[in-house]
Amino acid sequence: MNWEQVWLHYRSLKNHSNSKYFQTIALTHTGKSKTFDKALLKNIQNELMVSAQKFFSLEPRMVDDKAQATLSLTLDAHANLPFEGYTIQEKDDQICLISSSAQGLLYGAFDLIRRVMCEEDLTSLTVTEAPDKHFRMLNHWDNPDGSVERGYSGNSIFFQDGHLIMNERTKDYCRLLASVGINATVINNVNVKDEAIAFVSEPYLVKIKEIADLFASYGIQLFLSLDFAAPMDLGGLKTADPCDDAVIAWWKERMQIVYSFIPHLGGFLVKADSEGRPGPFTYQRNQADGANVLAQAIKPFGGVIIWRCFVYNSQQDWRDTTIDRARSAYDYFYNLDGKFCDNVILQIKNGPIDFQIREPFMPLFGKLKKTRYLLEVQIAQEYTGQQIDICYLIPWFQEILHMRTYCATENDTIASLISLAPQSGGGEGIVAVSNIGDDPNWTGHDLAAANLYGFGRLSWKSDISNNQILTEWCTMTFSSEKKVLDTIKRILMMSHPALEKYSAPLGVGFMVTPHYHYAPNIDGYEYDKWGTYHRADHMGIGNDRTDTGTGYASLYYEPLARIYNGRDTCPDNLLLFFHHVPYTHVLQNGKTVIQHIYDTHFEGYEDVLFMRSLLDSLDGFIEDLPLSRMKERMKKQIYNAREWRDQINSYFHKLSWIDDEHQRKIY
Ligand code: GCV
Repeated sequence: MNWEQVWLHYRSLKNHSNSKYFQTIALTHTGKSKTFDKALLKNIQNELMVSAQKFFSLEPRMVDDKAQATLSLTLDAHANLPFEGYTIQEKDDQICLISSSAQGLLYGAFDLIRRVMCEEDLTSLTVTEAPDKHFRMLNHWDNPDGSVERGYSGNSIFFQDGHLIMNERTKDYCRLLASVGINATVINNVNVKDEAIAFVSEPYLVKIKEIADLFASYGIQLFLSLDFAAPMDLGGLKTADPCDDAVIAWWKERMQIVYSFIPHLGGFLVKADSEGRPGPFTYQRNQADGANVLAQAIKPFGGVIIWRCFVYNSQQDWRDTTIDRARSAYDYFYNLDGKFCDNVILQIKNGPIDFQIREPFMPLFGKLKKTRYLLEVQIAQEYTGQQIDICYLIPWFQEILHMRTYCATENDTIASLISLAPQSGGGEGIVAVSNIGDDPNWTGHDLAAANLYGFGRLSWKSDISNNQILTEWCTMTFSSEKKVLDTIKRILMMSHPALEKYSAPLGVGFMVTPHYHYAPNIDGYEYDKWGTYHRADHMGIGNDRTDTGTGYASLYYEPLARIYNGRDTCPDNLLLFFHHVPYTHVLQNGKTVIQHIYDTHFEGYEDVLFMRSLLDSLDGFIEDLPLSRMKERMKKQIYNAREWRDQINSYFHKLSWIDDEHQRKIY
């Protein structure tokens, strides 16, 4: 095996008092039997067996009949448990696991394993858990040739040279996902090209079905990315116009074929009319026309169409300050609320631009009342250090989830809008762009695995504490030793603020090397067509998105519209996203913009040096291999942070002619 087990690395706990609970484990569920139940149960039992063997050198007796399982629990009490929910109880030295579905048992089994690994005393344990979101999904941007768009941890684990791969690692992928509650995945890139265009045709569907079946045996529903122009690219039609009869008929027939192979396929993810992708705009149709033709074709089979709101034409003239890429998703989708078929789910990026280190939330959240949607975040660190620099993203995601939209007087946070609780909008769950590849440690940087783990745990429950996530992940991955936990937690918790300090300031975004998106290039996109500008001159910097500018700030509900429109009320960390201000403008923190830029860039670099010293202090406390990998990357991070510090400080010093109050070295 040339890959590692990361947080499912089961170590020996031989003399631990919990071993007595692993003599017999009773498990049962109250749900109607489903196609993959048998396979699920086999995998659950196997996971418990293997882990018990590794932890305690034991072979537990598995009791899976209802009579035994109810020794300590009454089934009636659990009949109302939500699908995927479960209860674990210890009584009379026996662990009993009950759920309303086989899938719930899977999550319960991994919960039990997690508690054992974290050395929690199982005596008298009673815990009932259920996810708060329906869809908990990963998106892979993997191409058939094995490359991964924005992949920073090797090649694809799903594709190689135009072929699909299914092996032991595919199974371990399922185990990792299931262990944190992820229940859906898209394995191919939203930019559908090459062989992927033909994934909806026979030769590929055979292999895809095998993978889909394996995923289903771990409670994971497979989705595929779809080429909107497939009627032309694959079907040989002259058009892909969603209102054309031949196109409508082509999609119907295609979906019939697809579902005859894979009846349990979740559906398709579509990126249309964006960054060169085909879409309904080519035919003067709107986004609902585009999504609905697919939705109607897939409806008889119970599938859904996940339609991305990342729609913009990427052809902006930098001279034109009236056009604002940040507005595009809102402008294209807000007026279509209620126009989508009921099996269309919109997928909305957390912010209006593109996964920057800091952005306001997308104003569509809370505005769509009659449309289903998902929140999309990115754990692939495209703009946040590319898994070379450490950037633990979970606190940022928690911040996003807890942002109030003000669409109602209560329960109006993004977390509540995308949760299963009754609500005014139509939220359905959360999606992350994956950060894994075929590197032995899956995520390139060993610490980047905390983002995958944390995303899964957060997708299960928005209000899980960050401390719990980190304690679980560090303990399972490295060790429960206090020194290790404290040090790794400290590094991770410093990492997002540090990167925010040393990269583009005050929410202005980008300033990265074009195309690669790593390392500074302040003017890299300034005169380009992608709509991502800082608009700095010798007097000031920032984008005017207020009512005197593009009007974007007023797309939010009050009081946010007023807060963002006001130069003195806008939060400092978003100031340059919303306002163009002089360098001498005084922030709410009491500093001028220019002094803040200097201070944060000096500090950010110092923070990274401190993170290095923390990493060095782990010598002898964790295994050499991961530590040496981390140290290698840390060297690059230090180099990168130094470049950012000096290039930003020097650029703005030259432009503003304002000296640093502390006379530090600016080149
Ligand atoms: C898959 C950004 C990335 C692209 C990505 C796109 C998207 O623009 O740079 O690589 O394409 O987002 O989310 O579709």
